[in-house]
Amino acid sequence: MSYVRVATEEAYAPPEMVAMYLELLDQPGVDPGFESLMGFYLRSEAEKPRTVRRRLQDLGEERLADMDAAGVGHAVLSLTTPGTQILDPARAREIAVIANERIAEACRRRPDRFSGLAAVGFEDAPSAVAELERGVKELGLKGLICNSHIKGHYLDEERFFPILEAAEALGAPIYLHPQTPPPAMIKPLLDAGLDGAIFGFGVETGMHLLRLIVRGVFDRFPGLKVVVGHLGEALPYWLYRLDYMHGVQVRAKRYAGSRPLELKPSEYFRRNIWLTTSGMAWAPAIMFCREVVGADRVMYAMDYPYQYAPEEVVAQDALPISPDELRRFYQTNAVDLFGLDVPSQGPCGRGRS
Ligand code: 1DF
Ligand code: MN
Repeated sequence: MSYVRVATEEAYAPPEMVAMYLELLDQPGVDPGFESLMGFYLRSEAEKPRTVRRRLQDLGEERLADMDAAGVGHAVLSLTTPGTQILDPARAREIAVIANERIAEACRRRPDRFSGLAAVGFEDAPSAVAELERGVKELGLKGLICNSHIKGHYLDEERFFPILEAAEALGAPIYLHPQTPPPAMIKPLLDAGLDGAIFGFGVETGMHLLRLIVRGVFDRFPGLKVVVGHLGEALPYWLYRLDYMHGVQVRAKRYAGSRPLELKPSEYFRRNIWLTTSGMAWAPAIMFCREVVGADRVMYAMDYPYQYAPEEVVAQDALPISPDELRRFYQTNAVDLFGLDVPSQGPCGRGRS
């Protein structure tokens, strides 16, 4: 049985946003997480960040050649973190439109190789709803990218509900992607070099997803679909304890902000949440996640260009799962979730099991 490898967390940065970031980095009082992350990727002269910042801004030949070399047939593109979520509302709207136009153009040019997610400026919810609807209905984008917190705010706040409502109504999955932790959380991570992808990303994003669960977002929007990378930002490993402790504290009425839910925390992982393997090409962890959330909810991602590691494709081709499941992992889970149009014929990015 053959399959097309569909990579689902693939980053793009419009040059216009890179220019804004460089300007922001020069301002006094810049967000420490932003400075740590984008100060490194945009200013360091080391080889890795130089390569990353070139690849990030390309949606053409270099990206396609890298996909070919790694055996990736189709990439779901999204605006790199922190995307619009560090910008003021006017600039956030402007960059969202630029990113959406640019990604949609790449998808029109190579519909066989690219799909994309819409970016929005979250702080202005009415305009975010309009841009999400335009992105999905007019530009053919397949979901919404949310680069975790919005200046220290989380999607369980009512001000963001119109965006969640629109995503649910459109059937558009929200990819909850990491960002460096906000000022209120970053200090003990930053001084040990743990604020970024090594750990801080996962702590902050896992907490964000957990907030959505325990604050009842999935009871309010039962059809909402959330995709989370890095095999669920460690939460699958916690599910037993989350269920147990959540039950205890709700029964004891310990917290005003921790109320009864319609389902156990773990059950939302089998109804509303999908996982990708970005940055976690590690068979024992993938096999564990598949066991606890179900094989139809775990799918492949590369995290290009940040983790462009073709050998990780080789490792995931060798997962100890059936040929049918390997095809779901690489191709059909993503096609079904995002509603992708991935050609099943053609030479690009195919594997055989
Ligand atoms: C890194 C990792 C950077 C991921 C990313 O965007 C990113 C990194 C700035 O390694 O610094 O998306 N990631 O998702 O793991
Ligand atoms: Mn990523």
